[in-house]
Amino acid sequence: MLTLYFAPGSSSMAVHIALHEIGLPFEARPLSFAKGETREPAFLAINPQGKVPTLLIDGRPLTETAAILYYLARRHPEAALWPDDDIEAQAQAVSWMSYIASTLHPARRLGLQHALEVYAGADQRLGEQPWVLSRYSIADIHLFRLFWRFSGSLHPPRGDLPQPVRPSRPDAGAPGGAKDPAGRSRPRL
Ligand SMILES: N[C@@H](CCC(=O)N[C@@H](CS)C(=O)NCC(=O)O)C(=O)O
Repeated sequence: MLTLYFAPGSSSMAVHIALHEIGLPFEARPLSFAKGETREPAFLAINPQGKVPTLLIDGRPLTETAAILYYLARRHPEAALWPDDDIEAQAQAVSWMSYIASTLHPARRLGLQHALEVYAGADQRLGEQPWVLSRYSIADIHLFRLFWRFSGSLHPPRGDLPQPVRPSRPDAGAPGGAKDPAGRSRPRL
């Protein structure tokens, strides 16, 4: 039994996407930052850091987006969200998700100019690849959520948008855009 504590648009969105991509049933527990619900004793008893996402696996809490995505992908290999047979690709996925959590995630709070520089670095690292690895994975889900939030909350001028958030990017999830072997395309922004 899975229970997801989430707040719309926050880091928990990546886990929410993965649960839907895999097609897993889960109990959804929305929390409101505005109402201070992540600071309420009942939630702090589950996650003392008061952060979302928090996933309960049969009542046991798992925190950190990267760890939850990893758990879901490994638990459900049929969804092909993890490069099971390639240790170097696995290391690249860990590298990206560490970078996303430690560098991209905090950048948004430090203002538009700083965020633009940091996100441009991520864009450069991605290069012209449609996916973080050679095919779609949980690292793409993690990265998508950050670029989506960056675009929607800081409203960078259109000309300054890093590549992955430019709607005109030919592989940005449009029908006929880049697809993985299972036919999934990069999400449209
Ligand atoms: N490193 C954590 C960050 C989680 C995090 O900071 N979540 C934010 C929302 S994006 C949160 O719950 N903030 C609530 C608070 O700080 O009160 C992860 O990747 O899951």
